[in-house]
Formats: sequence, structure tokens, C-alpha cells
Amino acid sequence: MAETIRHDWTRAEILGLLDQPFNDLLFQAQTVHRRHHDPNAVQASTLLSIKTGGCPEDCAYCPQSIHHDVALERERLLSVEAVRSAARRARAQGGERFCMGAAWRRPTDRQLEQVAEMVRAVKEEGLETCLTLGMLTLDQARRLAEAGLDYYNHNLDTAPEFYGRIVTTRQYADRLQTLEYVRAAGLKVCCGGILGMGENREQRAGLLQQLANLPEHPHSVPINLLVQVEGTPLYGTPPLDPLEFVRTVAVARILMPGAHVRLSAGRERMSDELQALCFLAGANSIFLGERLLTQSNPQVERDRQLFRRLGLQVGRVAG
Ligand code: SAM
Ligand code: DTB
Ligand code: SF4
Repeated sequence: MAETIRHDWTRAEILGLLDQPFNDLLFQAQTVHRRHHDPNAVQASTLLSIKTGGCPEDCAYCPQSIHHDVALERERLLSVEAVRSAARRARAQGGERFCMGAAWRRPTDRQLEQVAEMVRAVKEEGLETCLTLGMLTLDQARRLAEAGLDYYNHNLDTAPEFYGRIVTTRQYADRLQTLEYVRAAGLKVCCGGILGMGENREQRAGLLQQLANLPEHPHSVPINLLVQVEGTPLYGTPPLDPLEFVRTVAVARILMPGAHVRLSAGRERMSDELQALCFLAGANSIFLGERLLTQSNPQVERDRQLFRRLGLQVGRVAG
């Protein structure tokens, strides 16, 4: 049983974990989970898109890229007051962390200052803050830390060898560089990926290997299931076997015992039973609220009923 925190996992070891009989894998993941976390508590984050659409990057999964023909209303950067009221609503729904996302390749210094103001406003409302704005310089990461930002989200998305099939406008190394700046600025890292993009099990192992072998494990690891949006190149990709999704969550839990593993995008199309299996496999965080960035998420009432049935304490209010 892996007890020590490791950063030297080989691809073969990770594949060995993924290949186990399902019951053995889930037992192992749940055992690790219980040593490090309250098994009945789930952290709740809420998303807000602060700048929507018109992104110059060509990520094949994303409805916000200018390279794809998706019916989506573009929106300029929101005002600080609009963000503050969204944060109040999120808090009233039981959210603990407020995550703001912008469809940028990288922010300008002027944009960064505007976003820093939003961070201050959200902190005043009593929520933890997270941002995802694309690439940052070291100086920008430091300025966000000074504004009181808690987390920065920057996903590796998939294995290095599959990355070129998904994005061509940036390199894997660019992502790793921003993650390094974020750590150097003392911000907490939120970093994960997307499953169901046509990758194979070995490539899922490759993503997990990259995440687990970062100099520090990310504090939060969002595991997204691809939301297939009409007009994006990945629309029509053969869906991933749901049990393979659960396996990947379980291995993320085993490799990164202290992290919050987040059952992220794609929950709306999952059955209650599949979500329950993901929690059993060690997922202990979700996005709460009816919208992700541009796509929909389960209704809060459906979530409440599920959490009640599972006896899970989610966010700041009982399930
Ligand atoms: N532009 C910034 C960036 O890419 O880093 C921040 C916003 S971007 C929308 C944040 C993350 O959302 C991506 O890294 C990706 O993992 C996730 N995402 C985007 N579209 C998705 C989709 N259709 N299904 C699942 N996850 C998606
Ligand atoms: C993450 O890993 N998933 C969130 C958050 N980080 C920013 C975003 C999911 C986006 C899903 C597609 C959309 O709503 O546009
Ligand atoms: Fe732009 Fe982020 Fe979407 Fe890629 S994932 S197209 S960088 S908004």
C-alpha cells in the first residue's frame, strides 16, 4: 500500500494500478482516502466565467475558442460589482471556493489588475478564491498572491504525447512553466485534466504521472469528463466507459493522497450511481451551481437530494 508521498511514479506502476480488478482498486483508493480525509465530506467550488468566448487558443474540447464554430455569446470582462453579487449567491448556496475563469491565452497587465480587484471583492464576501486566466508571468503570479488569491487553476489536460492532438497553439512546456511560476509565488495549485477525449488508458496514466510527479502534488485535482459541445472538433468522440472514468479517479486518489480530487465538468450527464462510485473512489470535491463556465451543471436541488441520499456533507451546508 502506497503510504509515502511520492513524486517518482513510473508509467508502468500507474498502469499496474489502473489494470487491477475493479474491486481491488476501489478498496485501495478508499483505504488511502480514509487515511487522509473525512470520507463523508465533499468540498464545494462555484464557477463564474468573467470573460467569455473569443479565445485565440485552439483547444479541441473548448466551446470558447475562435477556431471553432460554436453558437456562444461572447462577453467582455465583467464588472467587479457583477462578480461580487455572483460570489454572494454562491456563498448562499453553500459554496466554499469561488473560481473565476477567463477565455484568455494570457492576461495583459491591465487585465490582471482588474481581476486582482475581483479577487479582493470575493475575499470580502468570505469565500476562498481561485482564478484560471491562461498563462502567467512570474510577476503576474506574484501580484495575484499579493491581492490575496488562494488558488490558481491551470490544467495539463492530457498526457504529453497526446497534447498535440488537442492543442496546437501552445506547448506542454508552457503549461509546466506557468505552474512553476504559480508555485514560486506561493499560490496553491489546482491542476488536472479531461478524460474522454479519445485518449487510451496508457495516456490517462500519462496524465496522472505528470500530475503526481510535479514538485508538489496539486492541492486540487479537477478530473473533467469531456462535455461534448457541437461545433468543437471533439464533438462526436466515442464516449469513455464510465467505469474507466471511476478507475482513473481512484488512481488519482492513490497517487495524490492529500489532494482534493474534484469530480468536475461532465457531472450533469452522469447518473447518481456513477457519481456515488466516484465518491467511493476518492473524489471529494465538486463544482456546485447550475453553470460551469459556459455549459450546464446539475441543478442545485438535484445535487442536494443526491448528497442527502449518500449522507455526504457538501460545502458549508449539510447535504
Ligand atoms: N483559458 C484558460 C485556460 O485554458 O487555462 C482558463 C479557462 S479554460 C475553459 C479551463 C479548463 O476548462 C480547461 O483547462 C479545460 O480543462 C476545461 N474545459 C474546457 N472545456 C471543456 C469541456 N468541453 N469539457 C471538459 N472540460 C473543459
Ligand atoms: C476545470 O478543470 N474545470 C472547470 C474549471 N477547471 C475552470 C471548467 C470546466 C469547463 C467546462 C466547459 C464550459 O463550461 O465551458
Ligand atoms: Fe481558450 Fe482556455 Fe478554452 Fe483553451 S480552454 S480555448 S485556452 S478558454
